[in-house]
Amino acid sequence: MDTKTIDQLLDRFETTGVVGEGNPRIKAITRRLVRDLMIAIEDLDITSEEFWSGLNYFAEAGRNGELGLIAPGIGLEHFLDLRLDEAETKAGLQGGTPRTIEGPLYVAGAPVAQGEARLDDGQTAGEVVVMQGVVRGTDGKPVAGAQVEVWHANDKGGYSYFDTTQSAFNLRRTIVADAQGRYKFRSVMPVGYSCPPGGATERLLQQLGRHGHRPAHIHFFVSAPGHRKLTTQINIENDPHLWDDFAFGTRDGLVPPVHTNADRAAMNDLGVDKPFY
Ligand code: MBD
Ligand code: FE
Repeated sequence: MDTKTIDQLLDRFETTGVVGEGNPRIKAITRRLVRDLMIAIEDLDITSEEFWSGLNYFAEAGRNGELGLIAPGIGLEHFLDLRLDEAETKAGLQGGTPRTIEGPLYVAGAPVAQGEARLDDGQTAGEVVVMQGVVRGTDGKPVAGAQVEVWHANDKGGYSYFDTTQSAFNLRRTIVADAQGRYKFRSVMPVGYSCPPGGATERLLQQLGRHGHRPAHIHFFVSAPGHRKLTTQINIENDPHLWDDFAFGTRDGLVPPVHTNADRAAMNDLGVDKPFY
């Protein structure tokens, strides 16, 4: 079928069974996506079997809460970030910590702490990690009282809420920065996340000849009145998957140095990096 015939078909669909105005934006998006699908079916000669297998695939992914995992896995979430970067550059808004993907594992409502927090529930497994920083506006000035939402996986790569063996809001906190914009936290060193074995996302990635692993990372939302909200992550350096992330989230500027206790002792001898905790 040629595209002219497809467009005529779409015209007919749009004018059949009409009961109201509908939503123009949704109408435009739906028409475009259906058209693109029809053209793909035509060009790739997609069979009925393939069509229904695809539909059932997405139904299963939805039932198992994996649609949010497929979107980063096929690069769409990173693509959205690149578009936001582009729009900001055009608007003359540059600099600051780079954004990167949110992923599907944020949970709202984490406990709020002032200035500093311990993110783990007191567990002894895993390596202790501490992180501190200052939230600054694009003008470089500290943002007093900025909200720093942090969430990350445990030492087995699992996130509380989704991994029901963890306590509620384990490794999830909202830290309110102090009057100088400072925040700090103690936690357990995360391990990279992997897509659920045998799940919809992993099976698709297998068919693409790809793995479903992420390097170890810590997520952040940083927000304050009068400022754009930043969605970002840091990666833990030296992870084998650092630049081989199935979700394409690693970016220059988001891989801070990790200092071991031995490094810190040496730095303290030099009078830098005052330890806390
Ligand atoms: C994650 O932990 C994540 O951050 C993303 C983007 C996708 C899947 C799991
Ligand atoms: Fe994550």
